[in-house]
Order: sequence, then C-alpha cells, then structure tokens
Amino acid sequence: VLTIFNEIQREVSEVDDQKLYEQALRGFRKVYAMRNNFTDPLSTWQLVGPPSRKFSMKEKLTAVKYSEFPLGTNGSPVDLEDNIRGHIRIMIRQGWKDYSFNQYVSDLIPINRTLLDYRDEWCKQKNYSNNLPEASVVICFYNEAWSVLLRTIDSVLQRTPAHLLKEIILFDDFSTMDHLKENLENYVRTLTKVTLIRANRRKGLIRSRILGTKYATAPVVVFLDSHCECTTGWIEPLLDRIKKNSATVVSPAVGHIDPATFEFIPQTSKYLQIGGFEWDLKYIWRPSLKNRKIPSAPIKTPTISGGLFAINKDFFKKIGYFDQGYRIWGAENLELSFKTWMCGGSLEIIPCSHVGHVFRKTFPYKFAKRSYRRNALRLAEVWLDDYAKYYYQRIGGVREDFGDVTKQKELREKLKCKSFEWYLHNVYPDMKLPDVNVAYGQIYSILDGYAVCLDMASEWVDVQTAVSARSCHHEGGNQFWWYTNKGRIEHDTICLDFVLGFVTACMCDDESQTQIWIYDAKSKKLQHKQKRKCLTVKENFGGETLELDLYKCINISTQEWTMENFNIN
Ligand code: LR7
Ligand code: MN
Repeated sequence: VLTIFNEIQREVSEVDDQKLYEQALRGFRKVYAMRNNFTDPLSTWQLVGPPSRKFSMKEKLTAVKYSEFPLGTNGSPVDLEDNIRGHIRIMIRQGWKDYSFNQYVSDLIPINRTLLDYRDEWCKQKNYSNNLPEASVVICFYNEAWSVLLRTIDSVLQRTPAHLLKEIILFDDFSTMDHLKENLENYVRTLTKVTLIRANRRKGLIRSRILGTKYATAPVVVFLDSHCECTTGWIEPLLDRIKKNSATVVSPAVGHIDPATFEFIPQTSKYLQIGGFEWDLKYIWRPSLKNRKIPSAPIKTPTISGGLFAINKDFFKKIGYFDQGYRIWGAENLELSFKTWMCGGSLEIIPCSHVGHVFRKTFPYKFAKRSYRRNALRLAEVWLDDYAKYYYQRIGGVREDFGDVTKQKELREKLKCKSFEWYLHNVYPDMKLPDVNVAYGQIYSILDGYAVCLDMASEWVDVQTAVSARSCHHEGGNQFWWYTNKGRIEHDTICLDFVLGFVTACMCDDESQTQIWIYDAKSKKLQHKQKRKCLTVKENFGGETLELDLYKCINISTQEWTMENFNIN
C-alpha cells in the first residue's frame, strides 16, 4: 500500500521547493537505477493534473519518496490515507463531485503508466493475419478529467500497432470545462493521428458517436469511453473477427478500473461476463458458461454493454448507426444489439482483448430521467414486436411522447430483419419470459390513509436480504411485480419468497414451494401457500422502511393488499 501525503501540513515557497525537489529527484534516480536495472523512472515520471493545477513541491517530493515505482504502475491501486486534511481533502472531494471518481488519484498516476499483459497463452500464440483492416478509434467525451482523458488516448497510441491505427477521433460533446478548451487543442497538436472535433451544442453520447463516425476514414470504427485503458494486444483480435465477417460486432473483455484507487482489475476468461437485459430494457451482465473448451475463444452474446466495441463502418451504416432520436444516455446498447442480430449480424465478446473502463456509481452530469424512458420506448416500439407489452406493463402502461419512429420501422422492413421472437429463441433462449400473469404493477397496502408498496430494494436483516414495504413511488423499478398464474410474485428473475423466517426475494425456481402465494381479491389477503399464513406489514417504528412478516390470517388492515391491473381470467 502506497501511503502518501501524510506529511503534508503546509505549502512552502516555490523557489526553495524547486531546489529541494530537484535534489530529491536526483537522489531518488540514483537509488532507483541501482536497485532496478530498468528504464529511467523519470522518463515516465510525471504528475498529470490539468494544466491549471499546480502540485506543491511537497506533494511531488512525498510521492517520489514513498513510492518505489511511479504510482499506479502495472495497474496497481493508489490508496490514500483516510485522514487527509486541508486543501488536499477539498481537492479530492471536488474531483468526486466533478467526475464521480477520484480525479486527485488519477492526477498522480503517469498518463503512460504500465499495465500487465492479461492475455491467456492461447491468445498470445495466435498469429493474426498481417493484413487486418485499419481502425478509427472514436472517443466521445463530455467534461472528462484531464489526466483520465489523456491516459485513454495514450493507451491507444501506445498499445495499438501503428499500421492498424488510422486515427483517433476525439469528439467533444460541447464540454464546458476550461481545461478541455485551448489546453486540449495544444496538447492534441503535439500528437500524430489525433483529431479533435467539437460539437456545436450538446448532442448526448449517442448522437456524438454517430457524428464521430462520420469523420472516421478507416473501414472499422472502434468506440471507447473517455475513461478507458487499453492493454497489449487489445485491437488485433477485434479486427480479426471483423475481417473474417464484416457483420460481426465485437466487444472486448471490459476490465474494471476502480473509481477510488484506479486499480486495473481485468476480466479473466474464467469469470467472463456476457450481456443480457431485463424487461425494463436495461442492460445486465451475466456469467458466461464455465466449461468452455477454449476459454479465450470469442463468445456469442445476446447484447453488449455498449461503450466499448468495434464495428465495420459499412455494416454500421447499413443498420442505420444508432437511432438518432435517442437522447443523452441509454438503451442504445440494446438497440444496437437487437438490430445487429435481427438484421443478419452477430455479437461477440473477445476474451483476448482486455480494455479497462472506470465504472462509476453515479453520473457526474445531469440529464432528464425521461431521456432513458423515451429511448426505451422507441426501442420497444421499433424492435420488440408483441414482446413490447412486457415493457409497457413494467412502466405502468404510461407511454409518453417518444417522437416519430417511422424511419426506423422502414429500415427494419427494408433490411428484412428477423422477428424479436426469432431473437429470443435463437440468441437468448435463457431469457425469462414472465409467466401468464394475473396482475402486474404495484402491490400495496393502505396504512393510515397512505399507500405502502412491496419493494425489493434489499435491506439486510441478519443474514437475509428482505423485501420490505415502502411508500409507493409509481415508477415501477423495485416496486414492480408480476403475479403469475402459478402463484409466483416475480420481478424479472427474482421471486417473492419466505425462507429462514424472512419475507425475502430469491431466484425464481419452478420447483420451489416457498415461492407460491395465493391472492384473494375479495378479502385482499395474500397467503403463503406452504405456511398458510398471511403477508403482514409489521409495526412501524417510525422508519421509511416497514418490515414484513407472515402471521395468522385475521381481520386487520395490515394484511390487506391490492394488486394493480388484477385480471381474474
Ligand atoms: O452527454 C454526454 N455526452 C458524451 O459524450 C454524456 C456522456 N458522454 C460520453 C462520456 O464522456 C463517456 O465517454 O459518453 C461516454 C459514456 O458515458 P458514461 O461513461 O457517463 O456512461 P456509462 O459508462 O455509464 O455508459 C454505459 O452505458 C451507456 C448507455 O447509453 C453507454 O452505452 C456507455 O458507452 C456505456 N459504457 C460501457 O459500456 C462501458 C462498460 C461498462 C458498462 C455498462
Ligand atoms: Mn463510461
């Protein structure tokens, strides 16, 4: 663990520090060179905060003193002390606020930090054809951190063989931050093969990608988010698949870059995740089959996460790029996935290609919640055929305006794309269809005049995650349930259950007897079939979340439940 900054207490004057710093570096250099007979560390040693950011000499000194290698070497984490005080603490907090990751830590890591080679032997031994197609790498960004953006660019330039990289297209989606203006232009001017394009107004990531593609001149376009790091050998296996079949769309094994420490955690082929989706039309990760013959061979996937992928430019054009009516963020990954499969292509994850992505827990930028809904409505309307009904049920039947989709429908017609039914059966046979349902929507009880809903947001109660009752929010989400003709109360792959004395949610299981509930619309009782007891809201101790339990069925309002959209036949 590299612990730094614990000595920083005050800023000292620049002039004195400069001398001190240089002295220390000289000493460090000597010791370092003796200990590791390895390249001069100072050639890679630079602190890369935005140009406006000045590192105090003390900071630089401390970083040098405490680390044998440049921070973050080989993808290692940079752990800061918990008890940092003063202006550094404020800077760290600001970084999280601006970017939803630890920008301060990123600034301490060289932009050209080393990473390991995460490939299996199988990958390393492969000889890819020496006339693979060239690629244009398109990186769209909106208010990205300086060091993170530069590291993304550098990792591409450093680890892509020159003859395969036609250009990098940096597409600025109308960022507002100062360091992305002139400073970035000056920086880009020092690089070869990098073109900076600016949007004339905010386009959102989906339209930015389409626009970026229009500037691409190579036959293959590769998309990366602006907070990625590519590792050795990342591009060859992607291009190889596209060369073999131009209708194959490929995604790398996306590694995790930790937003707090910038540790690079690759996705090994053994635990590789592939893509799926749920009926709220959100992307999910799913484990891939464990017993694959060659663990690193390309794997077919029903969907891709959407940020990092390579595609033949003509094929992309043929399937209409992304639907241009999509706003800011979301659902375009499923759109691309469905139409690729349905219109004659296929999707693969390539375990030999390791690219890291900073996974954030929140968005640093604002966008209307409605944009996702609108995008997903367009998706359902154009591609889902009759299955769209599951999505509409899921969002409570409201269909706000989602614009005009005639063009998209015409394209689907023109390309003679297959049906969504075909897709589900052939590409995603594991996809769970809701059983015939008797009711869908919220399941609520009225207490003291206000409605509380069954909510599956997990609450830890001893060892179980329990389902609870919370005030109804009418937005579906964790309060959406299907009540099926088999007596199950389902939320996608999760079912309301009663185990070890807790009302909880477990993976749905056809065999399970503890997942069967009998609802009587007249008495409004919801009885657990096996226990013959009724679902009851426990006493309220004043919190937001109300506990649930099974009790003997009696005449009491805490056992009265209403199911939305209840349909007896
Ligand atoms: O208005 C915007 N304009 C932009 O140019 C908003 C964002 N962007 C840029 C942004 O700077 C970033 O480079 O677009 C890129 C993606 O935005 P993120 O990083 O804020 O989103 P994300 O990582 O949560 O996005 C995931 O889901 C999106 C759904 O629309 C996109 O498909 C992203 O590309 C996707 N990222 C990945 O697939 C990486 C793998 C992890 C996951 C999931
Ligand atoms: Mn991202």
